[in-house]
Amino acid sequence: MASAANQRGPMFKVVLLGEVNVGKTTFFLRMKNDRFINVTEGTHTIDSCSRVFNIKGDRVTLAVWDTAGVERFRTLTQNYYRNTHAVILMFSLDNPSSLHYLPKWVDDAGSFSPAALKILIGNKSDLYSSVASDTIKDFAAVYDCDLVLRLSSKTGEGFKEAAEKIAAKLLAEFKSKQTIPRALFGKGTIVDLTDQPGAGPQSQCYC
Ligand SMILES: Nc1nc2c(ncn2[C@@H]2O[C@H](COP(=O)(O)OP(=O)(O)OP(=O)(O)O)[C@@H](O)[C@H]2O)c(=O)[nH]1
Ligand SMILES: [Mg+2]
Repeated sequence: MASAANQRGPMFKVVLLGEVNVGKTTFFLRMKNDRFINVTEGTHTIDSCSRVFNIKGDRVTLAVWDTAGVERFRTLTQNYYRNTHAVILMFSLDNPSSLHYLPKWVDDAGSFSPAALKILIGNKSDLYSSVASDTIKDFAAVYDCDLVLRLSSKTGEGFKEAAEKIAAKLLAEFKSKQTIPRALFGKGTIVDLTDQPGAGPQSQCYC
């Protein structure tokens, strides 16, 4: 009988990064549940899920980690970048400043996971896009992004194709280097960042 690891193939860790409200959790929940779930609160946890893809006969698992965009958890979130195979740099197509502030997340990724592939995702493609295609292209060139995708985590437009492209890119990259990783971890556990020391102003005062 095939082992669980064989059934899911190599597992790649993919961390979602980007400003508040760009749709990281909505993307994450679509990956986990295959449908739109209306998120009504900002994230203050680290959560992960995994999904198996079949890429031209090869199984690949993406272990996707959702992070909090809010500044007060930024330092804590950095602890979860390690051993990351890819970072998703997400911005919202209807909000140019979400792309403008993305370089700070690129810097964090570069410091904590320098070998990770960089995947630039413009989310909310169902809304009017106020970010020009050339601006996105320039950003991808300057910051050396390996994939540029646009999709709607709400309607699902472009989502499946994007997820498969990420899985295929990771598989191709690691096959070419002949360093396909074994599964790194099992089921995700939710970490509540508000419980952690150093979680920002609300938890720093012990006097
Ligand atoms: N129209 C549209 N709305 C979206 C899309 N993706 C997310 N949203 C909405 O945008 C809002 C913010 O989404 P979240 O997924 O919570 O954003 P986030 O990046 O996780 O935010 P933080 O956890 O605070 O960092 C919610 O109201 C979502 O329903 C999309 O593709 N299209
Ligand atoms: Mg969130």
